[in-house]
Amino acid sequence: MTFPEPLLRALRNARKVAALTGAGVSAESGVPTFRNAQTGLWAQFKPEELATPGAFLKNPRLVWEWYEWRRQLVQNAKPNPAHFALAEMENKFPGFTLITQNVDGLHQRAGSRKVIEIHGNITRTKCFQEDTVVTQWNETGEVPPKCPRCGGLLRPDVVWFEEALPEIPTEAAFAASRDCDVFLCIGTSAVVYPAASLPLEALQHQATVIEINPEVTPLTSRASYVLNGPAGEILPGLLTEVTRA
Ligand code: BV8
Repeated sequence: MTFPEPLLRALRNARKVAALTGAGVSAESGVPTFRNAQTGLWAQFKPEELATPGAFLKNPRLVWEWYEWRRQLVQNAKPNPAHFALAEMENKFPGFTLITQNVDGLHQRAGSRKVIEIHGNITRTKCFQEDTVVTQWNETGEVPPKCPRCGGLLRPDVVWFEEALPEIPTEAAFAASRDCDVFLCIGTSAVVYPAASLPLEALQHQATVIEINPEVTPLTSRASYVLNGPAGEILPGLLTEVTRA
């Protein structure tokens, strides 16, 4: 893919670059996206029906097992060229901030050192009652397992729909979006808030917003540039062009 010269110039001259990733960045690692997350056993559910506190309280076993299935899938997945290119950008682009909606931890496994996880991380578990992370518990065969401290139900340490995002990461994400010169919006359907307002904040603060996605999203018509294709192909090429001497 060739990149518009003004886009390359904007990245070369940027003081600060921010990137927001969604499930599309992990798609080429074989991790299903939200829009087609449900395969096989889970086909009859919509993620929005499983990823809520109400769904968990109504059927804790079902929701816990869905996350167990996703955890296994993620543990067997490998970072793809999109993750590696973003890890490289952390070294090459000045003031680079990576914000992710993904809970799969693949950015960290690809070498990104500073990752703002605004929706939590599926590999961490917390107590539903105390809202604190739990690293070990007695496997009694109960599903979900119980908190060793208070006996409450354990749950994945992710942000469900209708739950507030973690304050500190969210504040950092908004600050980076407001302060950057270039904002890369990669592999997200840009429909879930408040994450979807991050590229809009960047636009409002005169940043150049570049969307990378094979499909059209509600952001497409507002973006400064749209690179239509898979992140695993576009990001490595973009990094090469920007850093070419
Ligand atoms: C909140 C973690 C308030 C869990 C996720 C009514 C009632 C209540 C709330 C609301 C409401 N209406 C709106 C809301 C707000 C709601 C919301 O936005 N709902 C949507 C559905 C309208 N938001 C919330 O509830 C948030 N909390 O508002 O709290 C509050 C405040 C104070 C006190 C109490 C409460 C919480 C939202 C977070 C939910 N958690 N994930 C888990 O993973 O299980 S959301 C989940 O879906 C993702 O994290 C992501 O954020 C979101 C969208 O997913 P994407 O990452 O974009 O993936 P998707 O599949 O959608 O798209 C993939 C894209 O990739 C596509 O565009 C595709 O074309 C592209 N692609 C595919 N292949 C590739 C590719 N791109 C590049 N390369 C490829 N190869």
